[in-house]
Amino acid sequence: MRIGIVCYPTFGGSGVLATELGKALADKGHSVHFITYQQPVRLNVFSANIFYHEVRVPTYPLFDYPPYEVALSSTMVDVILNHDLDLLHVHYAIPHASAAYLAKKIVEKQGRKIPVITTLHGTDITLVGKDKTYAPVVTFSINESDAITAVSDNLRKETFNSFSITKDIEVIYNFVDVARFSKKPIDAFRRVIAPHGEKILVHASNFRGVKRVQDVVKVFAEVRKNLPAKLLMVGDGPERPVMENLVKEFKLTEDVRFLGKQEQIEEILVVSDLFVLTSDYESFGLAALEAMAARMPVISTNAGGLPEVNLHGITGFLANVGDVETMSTYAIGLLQDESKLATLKQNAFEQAQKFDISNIVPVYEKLYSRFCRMDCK
Ligand code: GMT
Repeated sequence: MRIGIVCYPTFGGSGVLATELGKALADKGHSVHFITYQQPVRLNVFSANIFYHEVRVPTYPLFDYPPYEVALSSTMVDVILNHDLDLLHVHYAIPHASAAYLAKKIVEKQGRKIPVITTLHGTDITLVGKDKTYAPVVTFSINESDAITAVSDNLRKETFNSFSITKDIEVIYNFVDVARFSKKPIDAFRRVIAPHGEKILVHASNFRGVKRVQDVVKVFAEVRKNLPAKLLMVGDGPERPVMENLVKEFKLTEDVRFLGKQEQIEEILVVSDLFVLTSDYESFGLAALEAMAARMPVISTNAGGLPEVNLHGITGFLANVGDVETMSTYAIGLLQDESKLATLKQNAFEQAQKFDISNIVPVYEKLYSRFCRMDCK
């Protein structure tokens, strides 16, 4: 098949998932055309089946807001026609689903049909999409998609609750390439981070408000009172200065490292012991799944789709949003009990295997084949 993938090229989960999906489809022999405003961060491999089309947004003094969506639709039209695409798969509704609708209508005038599949990822529905400014367009463009998928059952329900959706939404869970994340840990690397055998806790995100990253630091502060430990903060974003101040206030600068954005996150995860995710909401929590594939149990909130991924008492523990005390108690109890930690590490790995790329990519292929023209393979 010739598949167009539209996504955010940044470190966000939706872009990561879309890029990994495109790479996997290319490995299976499909031609994959990424249409984005910059090279996706995880698109770090060469493949004869992968093509990258940059959306350029020309500026003009009149434009206070350069019309990105118009440029995106026009690029989609160009790629659909010049590369004879079989379908467009857009990740994150805003503005990708509405831009795809426009492109679809334009090529239709030229006698060309292009199915559009929209995958909802979370904040496109729960935070941004719900905003009255966007909601009418989001509702319309979701309904106009030929197929709609959501990355968890919770997100599917949230979408039906928040918008007047007239079509079914299929749940296709996020996935992880377990083989990539279950590497052998490099002991020397672990010794650099935790020279005295301290336990290593990790958080990875874009440090936005929804992640409640201050709670990660608060949980760590409690853990640190009870045992020797280090915290690695992977990523970057608006809440970083607030957290750095909190780390100073708690006198934890020696024990907390801000690593910034990391492409090879698996190297960090495999030497660590516990992943902490304190979000207000997560449609799924791809970062937690990647940690589980690296044999890390997860302490998380029970918000959104997290309970579908992190199983309470089995792969980690869940607590209410903001309940730092309970999350700390679980973390301390687990890190002080080697045998329990080993069991949960193994359970986390086994749970991650259920979401392995080899199980989920064929589900997308099956979905595509329902909309594909007769002649596509
Ligand atoms: O979490 C973010 O802020 C990034 C965001 C995105 O759209 O890139 O992530 C969302 O999509 C991921 C992939 O499907 C999910 O794993 C995340 O849970 C979801 N984030 C939220 O719902 C807050």
